[in-house]
Amino acid sequence: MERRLGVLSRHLGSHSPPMASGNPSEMLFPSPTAGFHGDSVFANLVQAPEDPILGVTVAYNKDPSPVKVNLGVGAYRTEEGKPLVLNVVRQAEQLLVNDRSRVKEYLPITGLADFNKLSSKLIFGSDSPAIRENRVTTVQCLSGTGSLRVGAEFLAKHYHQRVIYIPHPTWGNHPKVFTLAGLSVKTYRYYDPATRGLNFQGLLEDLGSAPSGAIVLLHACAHNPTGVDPTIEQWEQIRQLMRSKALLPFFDSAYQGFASGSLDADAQPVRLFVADGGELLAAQSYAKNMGLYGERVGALSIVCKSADVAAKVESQLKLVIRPMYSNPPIHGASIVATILKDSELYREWTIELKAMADRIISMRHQLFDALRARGTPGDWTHIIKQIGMFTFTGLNTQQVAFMTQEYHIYMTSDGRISMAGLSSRTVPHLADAIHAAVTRIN
Ligand code: PGU
Repeated sequence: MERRLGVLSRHLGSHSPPMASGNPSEMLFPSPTAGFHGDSVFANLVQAPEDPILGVTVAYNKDPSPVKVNLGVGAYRTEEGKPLVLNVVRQAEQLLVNDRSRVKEYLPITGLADFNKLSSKLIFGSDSPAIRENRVTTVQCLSGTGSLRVGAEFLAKHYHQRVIYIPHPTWGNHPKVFTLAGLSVKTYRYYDPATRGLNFQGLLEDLGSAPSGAIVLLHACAHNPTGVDPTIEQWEQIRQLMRSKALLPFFDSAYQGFASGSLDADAQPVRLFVADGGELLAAQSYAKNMGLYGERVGALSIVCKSADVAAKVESQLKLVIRPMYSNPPIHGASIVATILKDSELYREWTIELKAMADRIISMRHQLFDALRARGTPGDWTHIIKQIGMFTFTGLNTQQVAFMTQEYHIYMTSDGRISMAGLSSRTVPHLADAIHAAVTRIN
């Protein structure tokens, strides 16, 4: 051993600082903590908390109770409480597997070309003038989160304003994504706890006093976590205000089809902004509306004033993407492209999507009726008024903790419940839990 270390130390000799003593092992391990005999070089790290949303599933998985219900993560479940792979997705996968001409080569940095074209048509409309005029650049990214991150990195590098306004409240990952990309995050008023509706006046005031050119994050539909969206007339006012102040819209579209059950209706706010000829960004996710959560399929589109600018923007997006993950994965995007380009598969998809949206709406009615039947104190009409995957119940942190402890119901601490995780079987249990929470805990 001594001899081998001696050989090694002579080998390293020319690159090493002069030895303090003649002992070769001292030279190899100059500090008592630097080598494998000492503590870990990461020993001083503190334990990070679990993610506020994904951590709910971690806690749920550890609970042995047979009555436990996970209403934390926004992921669709069937009436039987099982994750759902859409029939149309299974069909598309079968077609892909059977096609022997398909290979596993790298995709281009910007992803699958067909997927990009079809994704922009899905959100902007197949007759969108911006697409016809080649003013849109679309790049395949890692689901909604990846699309937001690529968009944010691009803006931090190339846009003159570094401030992004996000609604309060919003999806918990938004501030982290934007801050880490180098943008400075501010909030605008969005939700009024008193009415459990939109604080439209507050929104207009805050956007009205934002600096000219600021970026504004808008949930395209089915706002997370509140389930509260502006009406189309309110969207039009927001558009006028934003355009008059040259605020740059960045739409996050994670729930297209989940709000109303119609893909076109849910894209109306985005299309309103495209129709005026102005510029914007849009991040799309296929996690929820195609149930492709773990496949990580999404797209970032940037609508520009001219085809010339769009081409330059795309060239710069490639420089953002290449050092991050080089190019995106092929499988999920191929599933989406297969469905979107085949009129029959597309039609089947819209039917399955509507069925998911309808089941969620039915859960809203069942929960509302169950609370009314129990005479639970409070006005619970917001359960049926709010839209999309979530109900923002108004339950406070203590009430949520009580429901988890006593009833094994898992949800985010802000009182958000994923209606998609409920079923006719679990509604009575949830209603019992809510009733107990509001009557016993203030
Ligand atoms: N934007 C919004 C508004 C979202 O709600 C979500 C997912 C995303 C983007 C990102 O979705 P991708 O999976 O990256 O496409 N929010 C869900 C899922 C869990 C999570 O936090 O990622 C939620 O429960 O809020």
